[in-house]
Amino acid sequence: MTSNIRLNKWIHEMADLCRPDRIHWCDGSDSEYQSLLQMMVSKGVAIPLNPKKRPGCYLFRSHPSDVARVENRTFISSLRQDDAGPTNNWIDPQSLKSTMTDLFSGSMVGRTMYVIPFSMGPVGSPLSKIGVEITDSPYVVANMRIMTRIGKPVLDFLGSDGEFVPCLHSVGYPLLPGMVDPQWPCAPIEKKFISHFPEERLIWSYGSGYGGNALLGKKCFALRIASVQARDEGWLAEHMLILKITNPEGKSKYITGAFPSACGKTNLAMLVPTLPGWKVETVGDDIAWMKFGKDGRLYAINPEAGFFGVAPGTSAQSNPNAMKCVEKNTLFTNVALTDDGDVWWEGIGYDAPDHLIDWQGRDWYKGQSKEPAAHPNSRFTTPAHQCPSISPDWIAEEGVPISAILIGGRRPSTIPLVNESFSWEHGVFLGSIMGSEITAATISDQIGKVRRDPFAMLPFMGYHIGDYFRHWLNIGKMTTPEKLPKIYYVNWFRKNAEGKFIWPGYGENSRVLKWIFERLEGKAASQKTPIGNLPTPDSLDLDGLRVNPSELASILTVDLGGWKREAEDVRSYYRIFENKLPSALADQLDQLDQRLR
Ligand code: OXD
Ligand code: MN
Repeated sequence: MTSNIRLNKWIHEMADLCRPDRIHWCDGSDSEYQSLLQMMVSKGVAIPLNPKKRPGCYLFRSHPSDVARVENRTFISSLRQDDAGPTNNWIDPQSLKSTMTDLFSGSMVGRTMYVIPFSMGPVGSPLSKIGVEITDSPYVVANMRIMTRIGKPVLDFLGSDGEFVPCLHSVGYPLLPGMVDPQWPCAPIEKKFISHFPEERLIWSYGSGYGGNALLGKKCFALRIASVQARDEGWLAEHMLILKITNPEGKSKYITGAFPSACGKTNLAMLVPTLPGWKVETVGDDIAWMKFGKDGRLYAINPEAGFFGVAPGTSAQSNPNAMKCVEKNTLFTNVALTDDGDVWWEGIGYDAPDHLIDWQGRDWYKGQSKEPAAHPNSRFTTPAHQCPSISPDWIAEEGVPISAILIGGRRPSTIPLVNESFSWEHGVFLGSIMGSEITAATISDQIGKVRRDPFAMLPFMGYHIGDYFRHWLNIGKMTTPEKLPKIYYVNWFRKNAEGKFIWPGYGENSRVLKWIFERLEGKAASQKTPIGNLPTPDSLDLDGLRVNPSELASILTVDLGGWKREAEDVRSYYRIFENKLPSALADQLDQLDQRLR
């Protein structure tokens, strides 16, 4: 099916290992997609939704044990443990390969092995990269067709000697004679392995069929393996949205933003500004690959082709563009089903009907059932081109020039609404210390502490985070300072004494984007503080905004006591990097201490 010698050899070797009943090379056509869906419908794996309400949409239900990325079963199996660093799980690659070879041996018996050639980024773009995923899950094929560009055009571009990242995936449930195929085959947790071999640019994933564990183009390739490629090749592979913002005079800028999972990245990427005349368009909602253009500026592409968004909390109020996007041609996983063949989830913006079928296929009655009808990590997989706010530039082969980088997490205290870094180095320092406060929903004995998540990459780093900081600092030396994007630390999540959010967020975040836009233009004023440049009271457009003035003042000024505690906490956090902590960051921390005195 391909003239690529290395690819043919790898497919043969993996088929010999996994022993599928048949091999299917995906051409990426619509007819292939439709027949896969029909096959899954006939087996009861996919439920077609009411075509009058959601044309081209299907519902899937996963096994209750396989509902999210499994960070504790995710491994960076570099040759040296030191290269994986203190924040990744590591197993010696030889030993991990031997364990996994046993697992993969015969793992596809009774199943079809699908071969998915895929491109991360527009096929043929100098910023794109190619992968080939082998999987025994037709659900994965259907999702990969939405999330990436797959099939014949990719193979044609690969040619006989093109480079690709091999991505092997099995749900880990061979179908021996007489066995019945469950609705969502997967392996028990201790047999799940989401493994990365960075030196070989190789991914092996076993035992899970869900999201980032199985759609290997996303977190495994586009972040973990690509971060290693980016380090070696002088670019950045980041967990960032990309948006285009246009002012009332028609001038546009592109901004990326790194936020940990569940901080509203998709909502920000699809924001509808409340400020008259301003427009935000979407380039990407999760991943940005940024490389230097000939003019010395950083250009970004969204390597993906779809959105794999969290459904609960998505509503016409929080994200009208996403709601429009999922009206058709969308795959839903683990949301609730209404009696008239539509979907429902908590936070969809309207009441549940009296009766639903919940994400586990059980009857659910409003007012009686205690558990959520949709799983909190239930998802929609939907094509990017359907999004009403999609920018025509989202497929620009040369990428879009980036003027600003936002960073931020959920911080109920201390971190102001917006803070402009003094320099690239200072921005990297802020990126290295960002994170979210731990709440009751996560690790109970650490409530109130900050889980540092540098550049929102903690679960997605392919190498040592200390070396990653050094790489960011090096990127800053590869061009002249005025060509680098400016770095802004934002925080939409400050709370008042009653525990309520002070800043309204969503569309009102356009006020902060406007300030940033005008700072970049040299128009908006700022005041220099010990932590960075903050808006002056009248430089932020607050026209028509109803927020308690003293609470507003608290998120636009420096909390000196809070920042002193922050600096102390960062000092102890930095110890985990030992001799890998770049001295420039240690210096930044010392300088912050000085300025806070
Ligand atoms: C995601 C995540 O699914 O960050 O994008 O977890
Ligand atoms: Mn993400």
